[in-house]
Amino acid sequence: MICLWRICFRACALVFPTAVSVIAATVSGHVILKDSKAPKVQKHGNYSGVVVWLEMPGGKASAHVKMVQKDKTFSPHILAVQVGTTVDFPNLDPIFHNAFSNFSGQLFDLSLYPPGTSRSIRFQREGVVRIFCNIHASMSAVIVVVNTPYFAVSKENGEFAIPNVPEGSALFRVFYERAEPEALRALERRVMITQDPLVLPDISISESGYLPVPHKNKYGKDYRPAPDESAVYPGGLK
Ligand SMILES: [Cu+2]
Repeated sequence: MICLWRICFRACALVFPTAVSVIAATVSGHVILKDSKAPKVQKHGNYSGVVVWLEMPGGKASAHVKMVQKDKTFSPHILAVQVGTTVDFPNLDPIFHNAFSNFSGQLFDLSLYPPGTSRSIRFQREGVVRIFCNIHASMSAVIVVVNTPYFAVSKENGEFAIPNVPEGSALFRVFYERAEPEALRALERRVMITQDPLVLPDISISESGYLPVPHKNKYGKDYRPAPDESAVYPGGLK
């Protein structure tokens, strides 16, 4: 019996080598935001928050990542995750929040929950999920759920880097919250990844067609006046 097992093990080792060598490279680039009315872009040249990803086969996700609520702000404002990722929404404020999404990507409602607690949701399909708070109209964020482990979000200087990308052909895609869908589709391109680092040409994104759309609360109605929180925020926030 032992001999048979050894023979089988050796034969299998010849057919299925235990160490599969996958050649990987970094895909990097730089985004430029144009025609923006947002002060952080226009005045400060902040090009953060552009999500880029490579559609190609890859492993599944089971990670936990955080989007915190602090100072009546979701942070980070733009989060990219792979399908299957659980996002925790800790409330680090001294007040209640109610994160929800009701019109795109994935519907959810975390209900009202108190300071110092957290609630979570697992994102099971790809798409753009716009997130708001049912109490505070000024709070918003975006979670971009991608069906690949190869993604990145641009930094303030516009740079991005997707590490450990295996060799092969991939569709390069882009999301930016203040760009028109057609403009983003025009930026898609097929790229070939080899063992060498790949630096893409600069990616220019115009905000010229962007029109902000006021959102409603989770019931589809206008927000009520914000509760008086002057006791917990004496200096005022938003
Ligand atoms: Cu809130």
